[in-house]
Amino acid sequence: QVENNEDDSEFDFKPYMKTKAESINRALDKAIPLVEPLNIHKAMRYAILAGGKRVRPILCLAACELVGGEERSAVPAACAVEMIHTMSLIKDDLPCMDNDDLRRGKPTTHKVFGESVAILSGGALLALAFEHLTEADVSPERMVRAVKELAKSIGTKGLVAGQAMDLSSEGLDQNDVGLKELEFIHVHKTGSLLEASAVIGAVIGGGSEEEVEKVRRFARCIGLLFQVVDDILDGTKSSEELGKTAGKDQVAGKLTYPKVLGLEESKEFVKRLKKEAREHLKGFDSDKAKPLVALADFIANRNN
Ligand code: GRG
Repeated sequence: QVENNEDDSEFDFKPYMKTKAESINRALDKAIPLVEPLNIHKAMRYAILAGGKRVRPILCLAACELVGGEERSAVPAACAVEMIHTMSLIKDDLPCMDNDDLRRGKPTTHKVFGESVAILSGGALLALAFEHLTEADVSPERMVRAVKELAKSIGTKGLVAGQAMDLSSEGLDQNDVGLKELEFIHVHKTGSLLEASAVIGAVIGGGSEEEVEKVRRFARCIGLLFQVVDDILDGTKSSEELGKTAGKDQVAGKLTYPKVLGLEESKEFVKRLKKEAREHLKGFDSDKAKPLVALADFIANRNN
């Protein structure tokens, strides 16, 4: 059983993460061949093979294995969630959204390929994600659940809702945007796809209803954890670093957890979320839960 002890993780996460990321990268490379229309596929590959931590696909694979499934059955789903994530980054970076020049340390997709190709490649990644997901070898019933979960995480119950609220709160006085709005934005922009990634992994892995819901609650903590840490990191970046990487988000001084709660309270919040995340894994085989415990630690302690 998973203990709630901070120091019990003798699991070496770095090589685990490297191996999983390599297996996802190989699968993504195969899933998006350089065929006609060439410029669209080039842009899709440019955006998705540009690096990235692969947190969502790793979460998907680890959740599948947590409930006793085999990694290979969740690889198409893991690729699908990374395709959706990349699509959202391409769109988020567009001049009509965040207007970012850099992503994953490289010029953004629209900077390299132009806006129209960037928009089309984002749409193509969205469509391919669902096409590719259906290649997973699972029962039709589980596949329908996975498809529904993924779709829900993208539209007006997920990414789009978060982005819409984020855009409409832009330029507002900070006193008018409170913790509730901040949480809504994060739960939808960041949390929804992380949650879907884990839940889809558990569904494909053959998890019971109860197991899938535990995984969902774990992933919700991870989603919030991810964002609070992001805000702490943003707040501690030097102005030189910000100039190199920031879109108008940071420049406009958007609302963050440290601004609302203070830095110390935000760090306490990180600790509480990490603890709560681990509690949701109680009852699972402790060896199989180790990668997820370590993933929560990685998200809490990351520096980029
Ligand atoms: C157009 C249907 C449709 C959906 C997109 C633009 C948009 C709607 C939503 C924006 C979503 C967004 C960009 C959220 C930010 C998520 C986030 C925390 C990104 C950074 O994730 P990391 O750190 O990045 O995992 P890497 O590069 O490591 O993958």
